[in-house]
Amino acid sequence: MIRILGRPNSYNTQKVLWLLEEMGTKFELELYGLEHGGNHTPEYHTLNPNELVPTLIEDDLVLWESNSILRYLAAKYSGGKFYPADPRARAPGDKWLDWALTTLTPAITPAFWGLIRSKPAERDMAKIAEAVARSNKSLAMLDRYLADSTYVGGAEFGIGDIPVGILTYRFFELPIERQRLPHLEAWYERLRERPAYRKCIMIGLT
Ligand SMILES: N[C@@H](CCC(=O)N[C@@H](CS)C(=O)NCC(=O)O)C(=O)O
Repeated sequence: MIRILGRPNSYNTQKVLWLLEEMGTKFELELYGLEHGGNHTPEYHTLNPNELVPTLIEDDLVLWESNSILRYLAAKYSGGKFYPADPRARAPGDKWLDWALTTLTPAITPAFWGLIRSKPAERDMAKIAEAVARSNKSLAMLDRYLADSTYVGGAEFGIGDIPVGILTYRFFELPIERQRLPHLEAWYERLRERPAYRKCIMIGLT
């Protein structure tokens, strides 16, 4: 049985929950992190020395880093559907997985933390404004790419859509100024039709 240690309102845990739901793969979620705690104990540290969520446990495999978990699970359980075996077919989606880590996550996270997880008196409005500007700029880049691509990896949905898909939900749910991004909005509408996205991602921001 696959065990996921994490929490349903965590971006990095959501990546894994969304993929497992898409594949219909059975798993057990054990609540760890923030309001649930449990990730700073010696036992958890042994599993994941970052003391962050998510952690996957399957038999003798213990895996952390959510994008690596996505690659592992999709390669093992999706039969090539969400992570093609052919390197040429796989590369575009991989690129957006890494771009989410290096570019979009650091762009939007200060806005999310400032507006959702901080008390109004503690908000650094200059930092939030900078994050909003960086998010708009980054997503404009994705918007231009999506003018010629139905999903980020090509014609079919794949794991490359998952991190950027979650951050795009946050972008549209946050009370911020957004520019018009028609191709991104069309792709976002396609994601919103997916039952697994509705169940795991469209749950509000906390
Ligand atoms: N690079 C790691 C980052 C993991 C991470 O930052 N997780 C956050 C939640 S999204 C966390 O554990 N925060 C502390 C907590 O929940 O207690 C990954 O992708 O798995």
